[in-house]
Amino acid sequence: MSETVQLPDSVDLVDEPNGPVLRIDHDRATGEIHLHGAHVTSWAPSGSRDQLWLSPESEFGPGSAIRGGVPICFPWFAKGPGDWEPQHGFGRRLPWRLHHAGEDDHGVTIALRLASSDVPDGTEGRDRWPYEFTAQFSVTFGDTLTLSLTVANCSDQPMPVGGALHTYLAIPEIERLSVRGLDGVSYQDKVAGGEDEQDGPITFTGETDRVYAGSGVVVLADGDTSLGAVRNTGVRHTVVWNPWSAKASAMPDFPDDGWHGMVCIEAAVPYDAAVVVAPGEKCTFGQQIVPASA
Ligand code: TA6
Repeated sequence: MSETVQLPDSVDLVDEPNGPVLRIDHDRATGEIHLHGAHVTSWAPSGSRDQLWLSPESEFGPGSAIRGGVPICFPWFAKGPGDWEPQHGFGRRLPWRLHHAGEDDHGVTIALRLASSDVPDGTEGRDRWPYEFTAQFSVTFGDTLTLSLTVANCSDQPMPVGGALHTYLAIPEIERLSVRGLDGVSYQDKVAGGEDEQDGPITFTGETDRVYAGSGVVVLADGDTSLGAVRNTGVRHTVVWNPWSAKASAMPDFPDDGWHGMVCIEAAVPYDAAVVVAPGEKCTFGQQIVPASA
């Protein structure tokens, strides 16, 4: 499961139903990451609330995806080219290996790895994407949360890489939320269908599921109160999602009223815009979450 990695004083490894979990307790932040799916489920900068939303009804069983936190969609986003299962790829459904854990005055950095040899024969979706690869996910828990997924092509053919850092942010109330930074950017509207262009800040009056053809920094506000910012790097698309009431009620691992307190802001690589990684090369995409208090 993991090479023998020395844990710093601010990191504990505990066993949970879906496997080992690293608990971080540092002067600058607390946090939690499951080896299952390399899934960050908590991050609270010192003196602040947890910035991530995690469903209290999430499953934590082997093979299932955790609802909330930062699901890693890999090696494809959504259904890949259109009909691939499982949704959002197999990376979030498998145990990753602990590769590194370190701390300094600024926080704690954890690195987890998933390689071809870690993907069991028969894993759903593996036959769709049979490449030899090594994925490394690094996360720094500090005043900000910095996430980075690097995928190396260890095969002898070009390797298309899609995916997303599908981050669930905890917010006071979706009906008061505004998201600035994508004004004028075109987007695929997965609710209404078709394409549109963002006019001013994004506000929410119903189910919202949009793939924006732009990335960079977005700023969130609850009415006139800043909630902080999200910076997406190494990607050309930003996904914004809130399921609203009907979709929330239809998800067994999502509280019926949970949609009020969350929004997903995702650093995304849709499969039709996949990064084609040459043999021996790698690609990296990332996200940094900056709370209002930073
Ligand atoms: O990123 C938005 C989205 O693609 C939505 O369409 C919705 O399916 C969401 O992901 C959650 O997907 P999941 O497979 O985690 O239920």
